[in-house]
Amino acid sequence: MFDRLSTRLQDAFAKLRSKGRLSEDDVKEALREIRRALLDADVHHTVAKELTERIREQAVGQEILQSLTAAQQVVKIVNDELVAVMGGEQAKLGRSAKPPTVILMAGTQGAGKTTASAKLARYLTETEHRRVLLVAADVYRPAAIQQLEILGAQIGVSVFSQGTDVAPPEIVGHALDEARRGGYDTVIVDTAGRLHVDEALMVELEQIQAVSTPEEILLVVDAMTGQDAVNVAESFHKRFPLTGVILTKMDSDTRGGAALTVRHITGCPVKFIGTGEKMDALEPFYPDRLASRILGMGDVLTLIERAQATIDEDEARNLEAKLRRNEFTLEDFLTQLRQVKKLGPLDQILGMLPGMGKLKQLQGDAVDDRQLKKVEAIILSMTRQERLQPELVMKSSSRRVRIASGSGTQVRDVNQLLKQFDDMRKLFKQFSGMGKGSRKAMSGLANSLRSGGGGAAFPSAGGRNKRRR
Ligand SMILES: Nc1nc2c(ncn2[C@@H]2O[C@H](COP(=O)(O)OP(=O)(O)OP(=O)(O)O)[C@@H](O)[C@H]2O)c(=O)[nH]1
Ligand SMILES: [Mg+2]
Repeated sequence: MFDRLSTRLQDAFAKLRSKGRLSEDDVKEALREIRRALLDADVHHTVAKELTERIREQAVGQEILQSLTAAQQVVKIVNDELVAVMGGEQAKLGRSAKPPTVILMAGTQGAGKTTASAKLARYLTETEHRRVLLVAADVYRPAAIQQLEILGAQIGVSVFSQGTDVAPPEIVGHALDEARRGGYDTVIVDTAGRLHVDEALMVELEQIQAVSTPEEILLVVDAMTGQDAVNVAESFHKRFPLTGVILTKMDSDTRGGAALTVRHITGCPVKFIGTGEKMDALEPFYPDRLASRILGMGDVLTLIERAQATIDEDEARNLEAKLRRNEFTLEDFLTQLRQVKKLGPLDQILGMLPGMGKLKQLQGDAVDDRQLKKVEAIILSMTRQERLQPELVMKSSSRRVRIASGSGTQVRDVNQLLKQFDDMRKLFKQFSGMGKGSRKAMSGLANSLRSGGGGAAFPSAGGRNKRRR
C-alpha cells in the first residue's frame, strides 16, 4: 500500500534535509517532485495541484526558510495537508435513534460489497458488541445469497434471505421485521452490483432506501481501479446520498490515489478500508495514521491495536516471564512466531513501523507462510529435550544433520535458525510487552528489527536480499 508514493516522497524529503538552510528554489523543486509523485500514485490532478499549492503557500514563508529545521517543517506541512485532504478526522459510523440501525451497502460488480458486508458485521460485533443481522438482497447473481450465508456462518452472524423470487425492497422490509423480533440492533444489507452505475440499480436502491431509511449508505469501491473508483463514487454520490465509502483491496498493488482523492472529489468520507480477503481484513480509515504511513513515520497505533486484538495476553505475559527468567525455548519461539503471524503479513507489519519502508522492500518475502512452515518443520524435527535446550543442537553437528534431514531442509537452514534464535529472544522480549499497548515496547521492537536486520531473523528461502516484485 502506497509503497512507491512513500518512497518518492521520502526521497524528496531526504534531498531537502541534506541541504541545511533552504532556498525558495529548493522548496519549489521538492514541490515539483511531490506533485509528480502524487500524480504517479494516481491522485486526481486537481487534487495534486491544490495540495502542492497549499503546501507551497505555507512552506516558502520566510520564517520557515530561515529556520534550521526547515526540512522538518516542510514534512510537517505535507503531513498536515495529506491528513486534511483525506478528511481530517476519522469518520465513524452512525447509529439511529430508533433501532435497528440500517447500513445499506452499494457498489458496482465485484467491488467487494458482499465481502465488506460480512467484514463489517464481524467488526461491529467484535468492537461495538452490536447484534448484527446480514441481509441477502442480491437476487440476481447466481450463488450471491449462498456466498453471504457462507461468510455469515464463518463469522457467526445470522443471515436473512428469502431466495431469489422476492424483490429486494420486500426482502429488506421483511428483514427489518425479523430484526425487531429477534432483538438485532444493526442490519447490514448486501445489494446486487451492476456493471455500470445504471438507472435500474439506482431505482432499486431508492426503493430499499424508502422502506428502510438507512442510517448509513456505504459505497464499496475497488481501490485498485484508481481514478475509476473516484469516478464511480462521484457519479453515485450525485444521484444518491452516500454517507461514506469503503475502499477495498488496499492490500493489492494499488497506487493509493483513490484513498487520497475520494474524499476531496466527492465530499464523502472514506470510513473503512479492506486490506485482504479474510474476514478480519477491515480497518477504520484514519487519515492521520495513513499520512504517517505514507511519509514513512509508521503507524504504531494501528499495530498496537492489532496486537491487542490478536495476541493472547496471558500467553504473552507467560512468555515474557520466561524471557525474563531466561527460560525461553525453541518451543516458545514457535508459539511466538505463530502469534506474530496472526498479526498479518510481515510486510504489512513492517510498513507500520517508523522508518521501515526501505527495509520492508528488502525483506518483503523473507517471512511468508512457506518460511513459517520451514521453521516449524525444523523445530518439530527436534526432540523435546532439544527444543528446551537448543544448546544441545548448537553443540552437535550430528544432531543438526538429523534435524535437517528430518525436516526436509538443509543443515544451513538449521544453523541459521539457531543462530538467529538468540536475536529473536531479544526481539520477542520487546514484542510480548505490546499486548499492554506500550509504545515503548513498539519503538524497542522497531530498533531491534532495524539493528538485527528485521526479517533476517528468519531463515530466508531464496537469499535475503532478493527484492520483491
Ligand atoms: N485482496 C482483497 N480481495 C478482496 C477484498 N475485498 C474483496 N475481495 C475479493 O474480491 C472479490 C469480489 O468480492 P465480492 O465481495 O464478492 O464483491 P461484490 O461487490 O459483492 O461482487 P458482486 O456481488 O458480484 O457485485 C472476491 O474474490 C473477494 O475475496 C480486499 O480487501 N482485498
Ligand atoms: Mg456481492
